Amino acid sequence: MLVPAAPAAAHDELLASSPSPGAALDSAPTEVTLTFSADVLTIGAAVIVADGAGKDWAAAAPAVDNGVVSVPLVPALPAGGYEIRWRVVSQDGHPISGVIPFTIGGAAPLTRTPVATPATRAASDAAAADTTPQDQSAREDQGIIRILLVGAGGAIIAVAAYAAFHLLRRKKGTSQ
Ligand SMILES: [Cu+2]
Repeated sequence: MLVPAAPAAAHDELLASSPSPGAALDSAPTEVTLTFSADVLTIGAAVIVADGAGKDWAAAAPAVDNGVVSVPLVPALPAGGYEIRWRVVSQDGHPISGVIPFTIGGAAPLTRTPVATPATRAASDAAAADTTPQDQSAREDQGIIRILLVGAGGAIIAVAAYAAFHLLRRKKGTSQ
């Protein structure tokens, strides 16, 4: 999206999948289904179910029905790590894509170059924050200034209260 002001809702998104991300299945699934927030376009839909060697185990082209994309699998996938690599065209015309890892028969998941996930994104944000110490110290300076101002305010109030107290005492004294 080049225009940041574009409505985010215009973009369809993946709501659920079978197998689900990171699923450890006991036996081979017979199909893969991807459920989207809206009816994605039939044109441009592509789903690959790849093993560690890159072999595709999808038995046919994906079918799109009411936002659900389904792909039959080759019967009896062997135990192993797999990735559902999908790409569809959102109703607004934007292609969206993702990778869903799963395993069969207690196999180890496929290892790959890390895909940005909320966890890794948070970690990289934290790393980015570490590389900008000026911002950090500027924030600390503001904090100190605020404390000093509050302290000064407190001191002014204390002086005023002290003065008022003495004024009151003096008035009381003169009235006696
Ligand atoms: Cu979009």
